Amino acid sequence: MASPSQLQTFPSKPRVFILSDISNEPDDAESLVRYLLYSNQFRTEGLVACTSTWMKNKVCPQDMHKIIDGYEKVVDNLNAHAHPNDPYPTAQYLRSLVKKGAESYGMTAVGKDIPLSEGGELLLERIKAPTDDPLWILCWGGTNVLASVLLKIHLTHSLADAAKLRSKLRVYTISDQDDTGAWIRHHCPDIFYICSVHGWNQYGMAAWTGISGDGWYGFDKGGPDPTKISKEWIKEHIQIGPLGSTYPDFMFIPEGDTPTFLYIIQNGLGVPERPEFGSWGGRYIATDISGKGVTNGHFSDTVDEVTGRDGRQYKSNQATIWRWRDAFQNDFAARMQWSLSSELSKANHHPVVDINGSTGLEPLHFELEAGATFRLDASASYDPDPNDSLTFKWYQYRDPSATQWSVHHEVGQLDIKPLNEAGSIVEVTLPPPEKCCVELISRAAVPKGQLLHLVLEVKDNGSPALISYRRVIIQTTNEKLLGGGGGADAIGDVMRDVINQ
Ligand SMILES: [Ca+2]
Ligand SMILES: [Ca+2]
Repeated sequence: MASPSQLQTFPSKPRVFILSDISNEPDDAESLVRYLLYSNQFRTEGLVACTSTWMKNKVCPQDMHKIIDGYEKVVDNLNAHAHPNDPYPTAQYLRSLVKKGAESYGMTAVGKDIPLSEGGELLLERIKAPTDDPLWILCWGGTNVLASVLLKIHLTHSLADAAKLRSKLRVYTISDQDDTGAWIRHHCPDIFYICSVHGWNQYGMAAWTGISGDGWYGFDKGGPDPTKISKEWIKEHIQIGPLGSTYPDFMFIPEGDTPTFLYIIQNGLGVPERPEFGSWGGRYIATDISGKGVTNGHFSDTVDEVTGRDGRQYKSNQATIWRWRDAFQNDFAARMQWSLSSELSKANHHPVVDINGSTGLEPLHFELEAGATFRLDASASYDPDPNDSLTFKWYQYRDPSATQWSVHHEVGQLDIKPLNEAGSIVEVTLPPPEKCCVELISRAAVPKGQLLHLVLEVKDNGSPALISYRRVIIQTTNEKLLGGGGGADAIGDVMRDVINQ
């Protein structure tokens, strides 16, 4: 008999503040439905209805309330499927967070004599809360609520205090949907700010469309599998029960805003402070690495190379999201099942991953010499559902280790050998120093080489099947500076070698 205390627990919960142009079209409402199914692993601190270029002069908090009404009818069921340490928030609490942003477009709501909206006041209060925990501001529409608060902070604090407050912000915004995004990046370049930047309205170029936009925007044809984003699949698996029935039919693409919180989902895969590591919410890299680029500043699109459903290789920014689609859609469907029943045995629950005795969700870190062999043992992993069996898939996620476009030429390869039939125990051999601990051009040996990423997926056989992850990050080292040579300090050196031959 399964017990809720065997379910995955979330000891730390990111603070989340959502700005949504809900009701400009159906997709924000859809994203909010999905978000609420994950709300026990976050501390939600604001739900603000805002404008965007698509809805310039009104905001629709009433639609957030309608969805929360649906949630209220299922929250007891959801709690039956959550670890007792991680209950879902009450509907009453969520209602208290719903506020209006400015009912005007973009920069017309930002100015030193323009008072903050009630949503802006709440955001300012949350930014100034006496905690050093970052605040994740997820922007599903325009960003003028955030811009107005940043201006207010600038006008009312010393430069040092304002910078300190900005350092707590972690923004993920779905492209620019008004004129304040560019203003924020220009005036506050120090903010951690994930955003696909491209020509106005050219969303087919944005990473986030990998959630479901391949049909509509026409990218990566033949790569992503559209089955689980079809109207039929959504009707059968999502639009069910009191919460699911608040999920509207999509007009353009379903849930364009959802990658913002898939990015911080606690499933063992992503490392939110490191956008270049990749997660269900996509992979992004610092636009400018000349300063402190890896810890703050603007992060924009990069690519993953992924095998599509037709067996061909696809290399695109959207692939950094659609590669995980089957898993995140199953995850959504399983959680919607939780909303239907208070019996644990009536729905599927996630495997709990244990590697070498560690059951946390954060990555495991190793620092090892190039060529070394080590062992990873996940055999103590378990599934809380008594009849489920587990399969183990270990693979190297090579794209985050690359500095160049050609991942295969640059990134050393881990050799992963299963040691038992289940595949739960593996022996991993690092590449030799010449493959992971030499400079790219000069080929000089370096003491600290590539950062390699190994991912373990543990999948159950429940319905729908669920996956839990664990990331293993290996810093390669090369104490004796082996493996160098064959390059040049300057290209001229190589030319002379050729001439002398
Ligand atoms: Ca939106
Ligand atoms: Ca299970």
